[in-house]
Amino acid sequence: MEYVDLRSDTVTKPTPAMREAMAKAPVGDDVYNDDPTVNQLQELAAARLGKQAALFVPSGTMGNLAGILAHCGRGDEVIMGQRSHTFLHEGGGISTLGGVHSCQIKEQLDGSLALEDVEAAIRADDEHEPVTRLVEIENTHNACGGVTQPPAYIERLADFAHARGLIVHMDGARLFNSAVAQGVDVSRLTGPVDSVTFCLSKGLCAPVGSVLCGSAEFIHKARRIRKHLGGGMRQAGIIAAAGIVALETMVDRLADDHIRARSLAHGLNDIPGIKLNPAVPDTNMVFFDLADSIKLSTQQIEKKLEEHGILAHASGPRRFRLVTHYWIDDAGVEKTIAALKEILA
Ligand code: TLP
Repeated sequence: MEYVDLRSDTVTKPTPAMREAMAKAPVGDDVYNDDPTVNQLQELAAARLGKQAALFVPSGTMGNLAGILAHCGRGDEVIMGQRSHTFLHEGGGISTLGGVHSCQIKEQLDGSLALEDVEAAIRADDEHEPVTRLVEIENTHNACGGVTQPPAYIERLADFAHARGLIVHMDGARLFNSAVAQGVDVSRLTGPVDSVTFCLSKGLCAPVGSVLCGSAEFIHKARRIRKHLGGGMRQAGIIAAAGIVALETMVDRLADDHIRARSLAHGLNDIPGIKLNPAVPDTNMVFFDLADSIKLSTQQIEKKLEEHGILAHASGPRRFRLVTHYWIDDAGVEKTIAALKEILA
């Protein structure tokens, strides 16, 4: 059976155009800097984001990890949101592998970090304390609802951090969703920050890969760290080729995923027991909580959805996240609304 797979946009398979580009890609040994397709992708990504240089990495997790370890040393501290992906879902890699401490602050409802909270988290110059080195922001912010972070906030946050000698890294796993949803050029979101990771393998549909972008000096350091992490890939042009197709042809169509997420939310809103939160999705993620009147557990609902040919993931004890993407069409959206109506009746 072809499932309507709403668990994540990470489940997207490559498009036929990507498979063709992958088959034909000229390749070389990227550890020698010899892979023309990887080099092309890196140049394209850096230019799109308005940065000096870029580095192709196997995953968003490695992009954030190599980025943070290139900026920070052992005993340094990173200020980040308490629902940030780096804090919640990256295995604590910055501390496990880099000895970097994290200081988590509560995000505002819109996923932003309040400047007063950042200010209060900055450590004093005191031998008892770690050294505050970096602030990380997430755009779109996944756990806060796939919410976009606007250019004005990013500028304010970056100016504030830079004035205090801090570096700013952006986890832009879904950076292009953010830019498309806000109708702004992606460079307006990335211009103010020092480094950014974005993913090719989510809504952009490439099978593997993320790109870390920043200054030439920073990327030089990050490249060494990527090697330490075992991320020095050889004929990686095979996968980078899909990334080029992703950047060149799959960005503008993210708007379709956002429209479908809104239709899905709209349909679900009429089902008793479903409480959308946020009420209207900013991008491609629909989050909802279950009212107490619903006696089924999230596991039971997941199972019943699967029987209807729909894959969905609970993102909390009474909370679901449904993610739209290239392989979800209008019929999939309708099928999901009808199934949940029946299951929760
Ligand atoms: N997120 C995954 C899960 O790990 C939760 C998903 O299905 O959304 N930053 C953000 C904001 C992410 O959402 C993710 C993946 C990553 C980084 C990590 O990317 P990968 O999976 O490529 O390491």
